[in-house]
Amino acid sequence: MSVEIYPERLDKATQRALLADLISVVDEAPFFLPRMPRTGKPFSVRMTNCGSLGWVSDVAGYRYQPTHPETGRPWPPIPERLLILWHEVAGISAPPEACLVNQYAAGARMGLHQDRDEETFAAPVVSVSLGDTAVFRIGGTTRKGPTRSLRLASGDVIVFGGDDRLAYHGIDRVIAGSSSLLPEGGRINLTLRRVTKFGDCKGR
Ligand code: MD3
Ligand code: FE
Repeated sequence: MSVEIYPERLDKATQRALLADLISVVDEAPFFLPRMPRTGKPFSVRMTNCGSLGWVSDVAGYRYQPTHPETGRPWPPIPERLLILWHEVAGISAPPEACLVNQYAAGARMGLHQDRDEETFAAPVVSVSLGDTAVFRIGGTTRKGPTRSLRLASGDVIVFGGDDRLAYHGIDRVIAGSSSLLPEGGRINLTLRRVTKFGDCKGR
């Protein structure tokens, strides 16, 4: 078990500053509507990315790529305050390569899945929640078996590493009106990830 929870790790002022950073990111890399591989069924979550690689999904499959699927431009850089946060909580010296930005409007959800499109699972995934509280579900490394439910509130930071890096997880629902951070309501989740293998030099 290796889930580290930092409730309200980001105070309100920092959440607002991060939101301003994200407005610049979305200005350069607008939210796109991902689609399921093969079927083309749209997700209920909209996405964008920052970093050298971004996660995308369309009929051709799930993958990481260096450019936005609609504009063809490179993803903007990961905001400095997220790089600092990663170095404070991730426990590795290699920087994150991908920051996926998920936007949940009212009614959006994300089914139970594993994150396994990365070349390495040695680095943790760092998640930052902003806006309305989400009902998050996490299980084990097989699809069957028990799951537990956790609430992710604005400013919460969670680090999923070790045995839990390949845990099944998803978002059951978002609780409308639970935060006033986002003017339009809803929720934004950031996931910082390492995609390619890295040389480890812990503590240096
Ligand atoms: C546990 N996002 O983008 S963040 C995803 O809130 C994703 O938008 C959800 O699942 C969201 O893939 C959940 C929490 C999270 C992220 C990655 C994990 C939990 C994780 C990777 C392994 C185990
Ligand atoms: Fe995930």
